[in-house]
Amino acid sequence: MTAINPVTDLTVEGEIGVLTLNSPPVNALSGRVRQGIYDGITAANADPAVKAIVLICEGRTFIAGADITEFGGASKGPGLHEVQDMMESSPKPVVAAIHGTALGGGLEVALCAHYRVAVPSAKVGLPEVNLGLLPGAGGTQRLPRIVGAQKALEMMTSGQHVPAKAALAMGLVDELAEEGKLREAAIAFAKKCVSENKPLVRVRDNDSKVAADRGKPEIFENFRKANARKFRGFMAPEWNIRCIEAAVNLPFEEGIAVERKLFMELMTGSQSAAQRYSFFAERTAQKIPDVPDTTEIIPVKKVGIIGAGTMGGGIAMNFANVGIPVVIVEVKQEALDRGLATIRKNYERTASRGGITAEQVEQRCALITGSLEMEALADVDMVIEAVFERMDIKKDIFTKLDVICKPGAILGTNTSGLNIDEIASVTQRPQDVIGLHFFSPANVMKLLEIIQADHTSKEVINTSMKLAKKIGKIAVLAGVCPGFVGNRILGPRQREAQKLVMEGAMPWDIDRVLYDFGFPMGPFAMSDLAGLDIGWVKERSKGESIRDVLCEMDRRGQKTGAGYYDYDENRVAKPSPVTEKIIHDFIVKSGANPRTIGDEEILERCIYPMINEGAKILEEGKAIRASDIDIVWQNGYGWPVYRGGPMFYGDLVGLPKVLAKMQEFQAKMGDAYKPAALLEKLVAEGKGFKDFKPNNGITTNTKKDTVHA
Ligand code: 3H9
Repeated sequence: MTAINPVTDLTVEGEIGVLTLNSPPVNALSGRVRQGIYDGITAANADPAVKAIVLICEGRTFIAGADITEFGGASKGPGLHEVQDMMESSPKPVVAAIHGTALGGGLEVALCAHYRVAVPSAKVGLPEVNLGLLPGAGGTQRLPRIVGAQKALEMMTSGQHVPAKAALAMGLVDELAEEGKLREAAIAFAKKCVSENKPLVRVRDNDSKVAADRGKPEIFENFRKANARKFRGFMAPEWNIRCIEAAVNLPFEEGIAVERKLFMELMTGSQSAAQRYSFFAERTAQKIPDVPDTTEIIPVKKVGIIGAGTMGGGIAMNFANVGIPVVIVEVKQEALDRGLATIRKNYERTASRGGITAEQVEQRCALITGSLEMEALADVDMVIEAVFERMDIKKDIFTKLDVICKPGAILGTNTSGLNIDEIASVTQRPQDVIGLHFFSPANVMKLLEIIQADHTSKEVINTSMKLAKKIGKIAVLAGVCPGFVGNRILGPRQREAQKLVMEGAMPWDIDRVLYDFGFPMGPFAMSDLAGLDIGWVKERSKGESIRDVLCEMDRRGQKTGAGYYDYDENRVAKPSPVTEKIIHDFIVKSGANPRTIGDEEILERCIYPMINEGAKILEEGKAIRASDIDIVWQNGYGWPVYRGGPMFYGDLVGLPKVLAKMQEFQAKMGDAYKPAALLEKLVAEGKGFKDFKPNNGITTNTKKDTVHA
């Protein structure tokens, strides 16, 4: 074995040179890896004993892409294009041996080998779009030459990871190896290349697939139309599409020039910066400074849920989906039956769309049982209470759980904002109590806000974080404060939306501005969707707010055909003259003069107080880092990924601007707009949230040793 460099080895086995990369964790194409491939192939080509070359990786995966951490910095070593040209023009056959994932630049390198062999568990794809990018190493020109424009459009705009078997059918892979025998299979394939004198296949030279798509612009137009909703606001999907158009219509080298130009446009823009930030933010959120990875994990083999409503049922499905049995406890048989029937219906709907098989529906339903007795929770390892948001009810439940549950069972509450310390105080085991705030619909929404209470043990935190990953959630740890991270930041936005209406902006103006910013919908459309009467009690309503009046008129949202908006029979919303009149009457009654409010002011009034609230959460130590807040808002509240999150966006517009606006709002409208001390401090120091040093864990009453910026 010859070390080419610290991450690359070349061994010669018979007549085959085996070039092995070993650059954990994912063999990303760092400068050293590029150099290693370049030098390794050069050495193999120079060795007369070598007749063919295998490129293979150690560790969990083949090359998972360019090294994202290097983006934006000075590039060291040979460029990726140089490495690829060298591989592709190698006079000896090069065979890429793929296990794990060949993604992005990884697949682009493999496409410059003359042949590809993969194990059945391997996956390949060009997921750059999810980083706000396009494949910038020839992938946009080579992929369509193998799979045609339509498939390339689908793969590159979704970033999907294609399983090896499908990749074989598409011609992306030439042969499947037996699982665990990749090295042998790739060497055997390389030997065959030599003995059969197989041609040196260069994907770039194969024009037949793209030629067939030439002169058919409808392929692209139809694709754009069909996906317009999904791509709204994002640049990268359209930039990928343009590259595939270039692959179809231009010679290879000209297509590559288009790819380079468009890649650089994305790379230097704020959308990709936000999406790359999000990639790392999501992973960083899993790291809790004062809860090391080595912390014990409590085995969770059975889960109990209290409440068979929408929330409880959705939560139960998450566990059944990964094979963990669940018992749901309800007070009334009817509610239990309804809850279990809804779960079945949800699974059947997924099956009817091909998401799972009929057999899986039965398996999962069989894992979820119901009971009317709290005693059914005696043997569970984790309970999640998902009943009404009333402290008295929650305390009553936790008092009973304390008696019924076995020692060491995790006692979780799905509260979206109540004081978990108070809930824990009724038990003799506050160390086992934790907040597990799922978002509705809980079987779909990715976010899980995990709330560390005053006495929650590290083992319970670590177990909850790891379990979240197992059930496919993105977990973020937060501290106890009203509304935790997500709802606490939602508060100022809702307040501003209501206030703006009383100053003269119409609900549809506010909704439009936030929709155009990238949210799936604005707050008023959201209220109409959810139902204006959530939490509204007819008997107590005194027509004191716009909502009261709307509800009293039976305008309770989409379900009644009218709310803030009027709806037609297809639920298409139209601005409502009725709502406008109600608003006008309220403004007159308040003695204010309505004014014209511009879109920019609406945006600043809705967004900047959210950023300010995020800063308060950080300075109080209720979130560990700014990026954790952004992950909450992206995954739980529809913050557009291409704008990073409220804290990233604050840095993007510049904290001095945010501070100046908050000061202006405070002077005009009072101390509800008082700038956070951390915002002032960062501005004074010329820093941003990106410079905020992570807190050493969540600050609780018992732990106040927070490290601040
Ligand atoms: C590209 O290729 C551009 C080219 O077209 C053009 C160039 C000119 N770089 O996700 P995990 C780290 S763009 C650097 O937890 P899993 C990750 O941060 C790239 N680091 O593991 C984490 O670090 P830590 C296109 C990377 O098993 C650790 O590896 N490729 C990269 O759940 C483990 O990651 C992609 O978009 C990277 N490329 O999933 C693929 N990738 O442990 C991105 C990962 O310190 N990667 N890390 O937190 C993935 O999708 C997943 O990581 C993968 C493994 C599926 C590979």
